[in-house]
Amino acid sequence: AGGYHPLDGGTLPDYLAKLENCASILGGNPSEWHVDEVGDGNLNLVFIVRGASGSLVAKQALPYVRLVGESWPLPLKRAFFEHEALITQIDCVPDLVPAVHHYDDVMALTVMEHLTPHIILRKGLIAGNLYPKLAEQISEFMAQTLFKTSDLYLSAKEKKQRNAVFCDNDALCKITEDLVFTDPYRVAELNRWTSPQLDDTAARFRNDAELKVAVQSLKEAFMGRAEALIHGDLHSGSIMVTETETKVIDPEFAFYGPRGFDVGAVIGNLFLAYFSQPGHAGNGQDRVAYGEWILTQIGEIWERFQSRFLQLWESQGQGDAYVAGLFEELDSAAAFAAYRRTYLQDLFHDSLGFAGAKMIRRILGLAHVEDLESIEDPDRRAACETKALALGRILIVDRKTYENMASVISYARQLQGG
Ligand code: SR1
Ligand code: MG
Repeated sequence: AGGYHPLDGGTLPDYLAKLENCASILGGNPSEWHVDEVGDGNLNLVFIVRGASGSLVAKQALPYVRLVGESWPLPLKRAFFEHEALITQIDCVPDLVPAVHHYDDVMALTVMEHLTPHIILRKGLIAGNLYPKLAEQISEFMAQTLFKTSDLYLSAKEKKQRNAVFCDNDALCKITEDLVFTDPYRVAELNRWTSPQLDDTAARFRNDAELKVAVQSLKEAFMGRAEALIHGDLHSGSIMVTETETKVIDPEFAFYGPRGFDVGAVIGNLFLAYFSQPGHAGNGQDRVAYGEWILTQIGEIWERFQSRFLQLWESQGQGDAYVAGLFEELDSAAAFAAYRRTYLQDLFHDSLGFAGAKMIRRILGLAHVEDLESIEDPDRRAACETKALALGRILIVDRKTYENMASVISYARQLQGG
């Protein structure tokens, strides 16, 4: 008692009953609160608790990786970083993340708003649903959080202090360093792929010097470039949606890293959804048209993100990175505007590279995605995966040759058609 212990359906109501705000949200008698454990992610326990007058979510870290088991220990401290990131995001974009009701450092537990009737975006994409507000809202989330936690907005001192808070999230960073940037390009115990048809591509990637060099440069950028507080795991399983709302969840991988890692996660996972479409065709659904809708979202997300980010920089660029007074003269103001465009172009290339790495890891690495895994026919699935791998490789190796998202999209369309 008093120390960490994993909660369950029996013990969670007693725990919550002692928290005035949570008890009042749930209402009624704690003995009648209904608890479901719904965690389908790779790491944690997630409970939905329903009471007489409301519901909430309790997320508790386990001392190991749930996907693998107790043989892979993982620090409980990740709950601290998740909570820190969540409250930072609440400051930046309160409408785009869940509200926090309670945090317990010892229990590695956060109690938060139950997002309902929201569903996980990945499931919505598999079902073929349209989300008219997704592009606008996810790009707003990224522009605000990636601008307002950086040297473009914060004082140098505050940015360094915030960076220091997240430095100890090294165990979660190491997961990404290994599973995203290393293992898919070597023989590794944890690698797995469902389709033996991919054996040749996997072997080719392991012998592809150009790809290995390019992905290692992305890894070094991930490890060394403390640009902003990134979510760190912004795939379509970390986004919940309705037709009108988008909410970002699960920032336990947060740390100060390169902005393009978040943008790339969103784009790469949408491309995975796109390439999985032929595998979901049938039941009267027009998956070609739906694939086109996904491509439109990718283009729109990048365009909206970059223009919102630039707008924030121009209107609120009060950080110590660039001193506004230096650019007051007309000529240097124009030079600064040109510089900002180059800066965004570099961010575009980073995002493409990270998108490619995120795609490949979900096919050749440990942790896979339902978009592809749920395709039952092995040949159909392998065909989808092979095309996704081909785009992933090009995004990593040739990222700097692309001038805009339209060209990337048209290459993806070509791969899908051929
Ligand atoms: C062992 S954890 C595997 C993956 O799950 C998380 O969502 C991250 O993407 C991590 O790489
Ligand atoms: Mg997660």
